[in-house]
Amino acid sequence: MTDRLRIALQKKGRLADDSFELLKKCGLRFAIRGGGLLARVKNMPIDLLLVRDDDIPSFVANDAADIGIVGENVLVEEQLVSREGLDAEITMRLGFSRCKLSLAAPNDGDINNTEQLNGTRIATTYPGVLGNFLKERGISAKSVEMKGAVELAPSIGIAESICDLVSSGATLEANGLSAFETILESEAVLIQSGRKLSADKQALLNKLMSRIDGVIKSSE
Ligand code: PRT
Ligand code: ZN
Repeated sequence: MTDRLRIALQKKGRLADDSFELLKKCGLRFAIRGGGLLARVKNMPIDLLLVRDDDIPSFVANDAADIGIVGENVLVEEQLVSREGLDAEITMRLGFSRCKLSLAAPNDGDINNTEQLNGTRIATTYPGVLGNFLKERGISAKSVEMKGAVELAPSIGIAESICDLVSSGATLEANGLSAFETILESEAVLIQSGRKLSADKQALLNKLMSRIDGVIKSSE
């Protein structure tokens, strides 16, 4: 690892632009270009590692990055599905990309509460969080893992309900589904492993976090 602070960020997607904007508001000067994996911050000893959001917790845990910005939903999922445990924890809540991981079922169907999930199939891209929730609630249901388009699962007959992220609720509505339970509330978070940083990097991180705090407070 170099002596430049390395921050893992989503390259493209719902978190990316707000993450870049937050760092720019903190005074970091950088340009994101097409295919690059690393972007160099011009005015501070910081590099940005641009990756898929799902990889951010393990990159932070495995020392490929010092810190990362990721959805809490992804952090919790990766912690639950990682067999040997994941050394990545929340250092700071960032207040953007707020959403809920919710259970939802067809408006015109039989399921409208969690107990009714017993003996049914639930489609999700979050098998870890869903499995943990079902276990805690003592519900025996089959989780059907999908990579996307979860909201189509009931209409194509592969599951009776879904467990998916919801923000405005428009996607559920467009697919004739209603949410009946929230299993996780999420927002973007700054994450870090338990490893100790060098004194220089820690001083830089402290400065960055106090600027982030200022940006968040000024936008409230
Ligand atoms: O390519 P990469 O793996 O990096 O990205 P991705 O496709 O896995 O994730 P992306 O960019 O879609 O989302 C990144 C993060 O944004 C998520 O992990 C959440 O932390 C956060 N976020 C906030 C959301 C939403 N809101 C959201 N609404 N992520 C996804 N959605 C989807 C949801 O899955 C559903 O399909 O949007 C649809 C519902 O939106 P509404 O507004 O219709 O309710
Ligand atoms: Zn992803």
